[in-house]
Amino acid sequence: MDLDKIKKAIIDMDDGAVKTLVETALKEKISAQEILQNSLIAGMKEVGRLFSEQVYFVPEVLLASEAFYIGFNIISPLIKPQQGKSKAKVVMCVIEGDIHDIGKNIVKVMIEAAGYEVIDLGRNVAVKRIVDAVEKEKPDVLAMSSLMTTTMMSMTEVIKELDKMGLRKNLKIIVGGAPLNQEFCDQIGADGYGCDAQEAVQLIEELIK
Ligand code: B12
Repeated sequence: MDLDKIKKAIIDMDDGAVKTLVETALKEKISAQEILQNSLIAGMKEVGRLFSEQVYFVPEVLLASEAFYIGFNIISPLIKPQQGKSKAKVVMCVIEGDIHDIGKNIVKVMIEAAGYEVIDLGRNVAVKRIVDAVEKEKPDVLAMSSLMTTTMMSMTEVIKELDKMGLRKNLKIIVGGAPLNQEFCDQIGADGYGCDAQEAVQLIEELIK
């Protein structure tokens, strides 16, 4: 099956077509990973482009996101967490003020598939809740996501607070999301920046070895 059809169904905000096409692709033995990369993520990237060019507005983006999740919820259980002992513990979240969670959820599935335990705090998570979770769970890695220039500065507050409380000794902090880059990562004193889910996994592998 041509995966562009699923991509197009997301852009067309067509939930029904996304469901049928994803199921057909799986029956044809196309892997869940390939469907995720080449149709679902590709579809959302195009939606982002249409939004920035003001062809789409918030309602269309919302409907396209719902269509994305129809497909994502079918394939994500198939990208199975590795069995056995977890390689390390990761606490994940989308920062306060930000409800964009598509990217975070993709990163989460890929991190779990690579054999890590993920504690997902969800989206729009207050600084204090993140710091409390680090104190309680003692993760090896804190992974923060932000999709907006207006919210990404909260990451600085989290890092300052963790420093202040002496909680960074055995903790690596990684950050990501469309408006971020390596420069921002260095500026706020995080340990690593990744531009997609594959890089997120590579970063964790490198940082905790
Ligand atoms: C979908 C979307 C929405 C959906 C979100 C649905 C959902 N459940 O997530 C809805 C319609 C709800 C929405 C709402 C809004 N949105 Co919006 N949205 C988008 C859009 C089009 C796509 C985002 C997306 O899902 N991309 C696809 C995924 C796969 O990519 P990703 O998120 O970047 O994630 C990848 C990487 O970044 C990376 N990654 C992500 N997180 C992490 C974390 C770590 C640790 C690592 C290593 C890597 C990593 O890996 C991911 C997988 O490859 C973007 C445009 C864009 N270009 O990003 C605008 C965008 C983010 N939205 C924007 C805005 C302004 C809004 C609203 C304020 C609009 C409004 N007027 O109401 C609200 C904000 C609500 C809020 N408080 O958060 C702006 C933000 C501008 C800014 N200030 O920076 C953008 C950039 C659009 C634009 N060009 O103006 N939005």
